[in-house]
Amino acid sequence: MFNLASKYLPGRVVQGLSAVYFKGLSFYNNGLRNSHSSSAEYKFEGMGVTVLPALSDNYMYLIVDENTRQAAVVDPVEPDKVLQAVERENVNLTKILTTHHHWDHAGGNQELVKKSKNTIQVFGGDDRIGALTNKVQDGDSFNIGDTKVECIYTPCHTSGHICYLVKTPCQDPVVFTGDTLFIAGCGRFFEGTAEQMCVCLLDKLGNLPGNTRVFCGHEYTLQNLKFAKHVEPNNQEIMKKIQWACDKREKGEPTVPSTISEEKLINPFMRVRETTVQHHASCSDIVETMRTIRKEKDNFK
Ligand code: GBP
Ligand code: ZN
Repeated sequence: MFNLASKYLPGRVVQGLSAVYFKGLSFYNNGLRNSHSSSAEYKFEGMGVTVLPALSDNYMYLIVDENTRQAAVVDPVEPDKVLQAVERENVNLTKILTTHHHWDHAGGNQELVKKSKNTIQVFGGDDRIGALTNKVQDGDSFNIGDTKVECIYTPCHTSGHICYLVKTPCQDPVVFTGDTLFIAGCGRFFEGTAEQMCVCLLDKLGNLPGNTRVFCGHEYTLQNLKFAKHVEPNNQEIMKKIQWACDKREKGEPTVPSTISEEKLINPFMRVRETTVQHHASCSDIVETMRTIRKEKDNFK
């Protein structure tokens, strides 16, 4: 039988890492077993996150405030899938949180606004976002029912990219990172510089509490880990995460979320201060290391 671990960890047998992150977790089979993932519902205290796979490797997320049943959706590129989840969970969808203007994130906004029975507010940091009603900047905040959302401006992948940090009183924070921070990777620098990505990953996202859960915009985890292993072949945390991610992907399950602490152990772009990563890049400067490994990943197969 085809085994993913044999592709990503040739010649190695590594024990799986099973981390218990959640209060409750359930999976829906989305009918078709394609190469993307099943939906998954994560219940935290006071707030729920439903992972909705879209297109070939995008993720949309339905955020539900449990007290009020108010809901928001992150990057709803497939509006019908979102509306089905809204029905199934019997929630009141009132907000769209857009991470950036690329069509595979913002391309469903207009249709979702049109098809919803509620008035929908559309948040985002870029005038190129369809149906935008609430332009936000760094530090802005708003609520989904009793759940607080803070905007973190993270320009580089695009010049108007926003990450959304969601906080409830008694549980770990959650951050939706779009195409800025992926599990074990980061977005391409389409409209920004290595300096900017250093600010995003090291100063902004890197300073969130370690237990902050990271929900990103694409299922790129295994490809990213392959590059991470190329950068740091002796990093055992990367090896363990590859085995864990292969197990998840073989079951058709998403690899989100990770945590900020975990990213600091495995993500080469969050590890540009480490001598191992700088040595790989033949650089002694953080920004230069970021620029060099991003360029290398742009052409990595
Ligand atoms: C893969 O599938 O192998 N590594 C990917 C390649 C985000 S989507 C696809 C790719 O380049 N993806 C983009 C990215 O930043 N990847 C990180 C990486 O390769 O390390 N997109 O859809 C992309 O942003 C897009 C849409 C880009 C509109 C430009 C426009 Br205009
Ligand atoms: Zn993008």
